[in-house]
Parts: sequence; C-alpha cells; structure tokens
Amino acid sequence: MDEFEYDRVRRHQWLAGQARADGVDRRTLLRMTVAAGALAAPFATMTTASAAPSAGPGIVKPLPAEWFVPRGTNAEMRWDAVAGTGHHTPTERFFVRNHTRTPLIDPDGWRLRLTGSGLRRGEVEFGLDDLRRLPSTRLNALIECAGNGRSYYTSRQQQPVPGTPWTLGGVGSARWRGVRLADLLHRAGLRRDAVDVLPTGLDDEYLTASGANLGRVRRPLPVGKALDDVLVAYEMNGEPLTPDHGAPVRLVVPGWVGIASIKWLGSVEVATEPLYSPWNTQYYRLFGPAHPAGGSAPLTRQVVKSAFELAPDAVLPAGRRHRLTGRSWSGAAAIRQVEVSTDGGTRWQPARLLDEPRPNGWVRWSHDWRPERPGPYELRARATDRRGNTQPDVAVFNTEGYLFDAVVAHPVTVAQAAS
Ligand SMILES: Nc1nc2c(c(=O)[nH]1)N[C@H]1C(S)=C(S)[C@@H](COP(=O)(O)O)O[C@H]1N2
Ligand SMILES: [Mo]
Repeated sequence: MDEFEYDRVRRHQWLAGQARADGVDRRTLLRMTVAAGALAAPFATMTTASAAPSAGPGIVKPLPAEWFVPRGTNAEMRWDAVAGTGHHTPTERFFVRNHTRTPLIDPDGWRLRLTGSGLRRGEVEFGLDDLRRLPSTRLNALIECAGNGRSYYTSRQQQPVPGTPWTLGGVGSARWRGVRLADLLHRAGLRRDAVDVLPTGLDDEYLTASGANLGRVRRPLPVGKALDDVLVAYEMNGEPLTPDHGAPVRLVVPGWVGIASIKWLGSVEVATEPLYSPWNTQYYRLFGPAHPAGGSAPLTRQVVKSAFELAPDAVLPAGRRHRLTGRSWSGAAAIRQVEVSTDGGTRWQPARLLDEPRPNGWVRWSHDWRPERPGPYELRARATDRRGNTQPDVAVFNTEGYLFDAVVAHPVTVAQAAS
C-alpha cells in the first residue's frame, strides 16, 4: 500500500468512527470533518500555537558558541562548524530539538513496552540486553526537523510564522545501529489487520504556551512505514546513544520529518484502528491558503535543501580562489545534481559532487570561486533529486512554517585582499 492509499483508508476508518484520537478534542475534529468534506484530510484543527518558551535549555551536552546557535530548548548546528568533519555529523555537533528537556534514563531499568489491539498475544517487553541480543542492522540516515529553514519564510518571503526560527542547521546525518522495528513487531505477534503504531517518548509531558498539557511526545506511524525501514536504534556513530539524542533507545524513521524519530522511546502501541495525537493533527500538517481547508495529510517525507558550510556574512578575500563547500539532501530520493550561482541567481554552474548520492543521505559538494571585485555577494545552491524534485525560488507558505525548500541566498562579503 503506498502512502496515498494508506491515508485514504485511514481517513475512511476515521469517518466510520473506527479511529481513536488520543489527546485531541474529538468534537473539534468532527466539526472540521464535516466542514472539510471527505476529500481533504478532515481531522485537523487550525492552530497557530507554537512551542512554549523554555525555562532553560535542558540539554546535557556542552553547546559551545562556535558549534551551536541556542534556540530555546533546542540547539541549532552551525554549518561553518561542520566543514571538513566527514560525511556524518559528529555527535557532539549534532543539532538538538527537545520539546521539554533531555531526561536521564537508567539503561538497566529501561524497558520498551509493545502494547495494543494490533498484537496477537498482548503486551510484550524488551530490555536493552534483549535488543542487543537480537540481529542488528546498520543504517545511515538524516534527522531533520520539519521546521528546518523556517526563519526564511519570515526573513526572505515576508510571511511571518511562529515557532523555532531555524536557519538551515536543524539537520544532521549519522550512522545508526539497532533492531528493525519490523523484527520487534513480528516477534511481539503483529496482527495482519494492524494499521498504526504509536511510539511514545519518556521525556516530560509537553505543555503548550497557553498551558494545555498535550501529554508525552508521541506521533503515530503507518504500519507500512514501520515495517519498511524504521530502526529502533541504540547506537549513533558507533557509540551508545547520548542523552540528548535519545539514550538509551530512539526511533530512526529515514526520510521523514524529525518528529517521527521519537527519542527516549518507552512504548509502542500497535492498533487495528488509526491513531491520532496532537503531533499528527494540529502539528506537522500544512495549513494555509495553498492547502486543503482542514490541513494537509500528516507530514511524512522531507523536502530538498542545500546549505553552504559557511558562516552567514562570511568574509572572503578578493583575487583568490575559494573552494566553496556545502551539502544537499532530500527525503524523497538521492540527489541527482547540485548547481551553484555566485551572481545572485543569473548564471548557474554544476557543483562537483564529493559523495556517491544515496537515498536517506546528503551529498557533499564543492565549487571553486575566484571573486575579483570587493563587495557584498549572494551565493546560492540549488539541488535536484532523482525523482525530479528541485528547489524552487519561493517556498509555498504554510502557517507553521514547515518544509521550507526554496533556494536560500547566502550573503558573503568579498574584502580587498591585504597586500
Ligand atoms: N521523545 C521525544 N522525541 C523527539 C522529540 C522530543 O521532543 N521528544 N523531538 C522530535 C523532533 S521535533 C526532532 S526534529 C528530532 C530531533 O532529534 P535530535 O534532537 O536527536 O536532533 O527528535 C524528535 N523526537
Ligand atoms: Mo522537529
């Protein structure tokens, strides 16, 4: 079943009253259902709520200013800090996105509980040793926040949006190791008519800015994706997971928006009816004039993006050759080509790709540039993936500022070379 078909079936189940909304106001949803009709994804509520401001960062690892930009409870990776660091993002420099704060979980007492109507023999538990004894799988995958690039809706397109104002550093790549979620589900006795799984984190319950308690961070996944390539990971870049990135165990959902990759995994409910949480109803859908009245379907795959490994407003001496480097990625397919413009978007030249393009990963690239005249410049990079998705000049607006995919102008200053 493809994602579209899946969503259709789910919607049908919802309309037939066979779904369960968890922490979502059912009356509101039903009203929207009637208003939106059966074709639009009908169960979303309109909202402009954004994350509560943080009391403190709640992040365990050090966040030196050369590596990170602090963003409330989150930390954004600085692109100039990862030039030359290899294909994957070193764990110490990996961005952090926390709804509340990083919990410290005792790995010895930790259990993963599988529960729900979608299991044949009832609840099953796994400890960390149980997971480590099962056959393991390695996987390269990016984690990228759905809001990565959000600030450009406001700064480049004059379309103000609430939420964490990420530039392009809400993304990282890592080598993960763990057990396929498919293996755990099959061991636990997955029923053939199960449709959704709901992974839940062990971090604190999430309070919105207006004080509503949305409960623990959790977001349903269709069984189709869960059985395909989702990993229950206990290792990142060859080491046990660190606290900020989900220790002892997190989900890794390749290609999808970061919220799918639940950290500090505590339980997975498996159900024969569609499941809902605020994270696939009022958040992580597209709302706005270009989208269906009740909001888009829940977000799945990430879009195409490119970033230069340069500080904003970097200063480069004139009359010298500079090797500009950067990375491009897509949630839908491997990258096919990357073009660079150094003249404000008039002429484009192909960048040199430094990695074999693969799905679920980024390609590093370089472009040599020798600016002669001092002054301000704007550098642009534009990628296209193997499905033909390319970066537009303008991203389609949505009220929460998700999935920004447009080409980003990177300002630099070319300075008179010292003689
Ligand atoms: N339990 C839990 N899982 C979570 C989150 C969270 O706050 N709590 N944040 C999600 C979001 S929005 C993103 S983008 C990724 C970020 O993963 P990272 O902090 O390892 O970079 O984790 C996801 N998993
Ligand atoms: Mo995110």
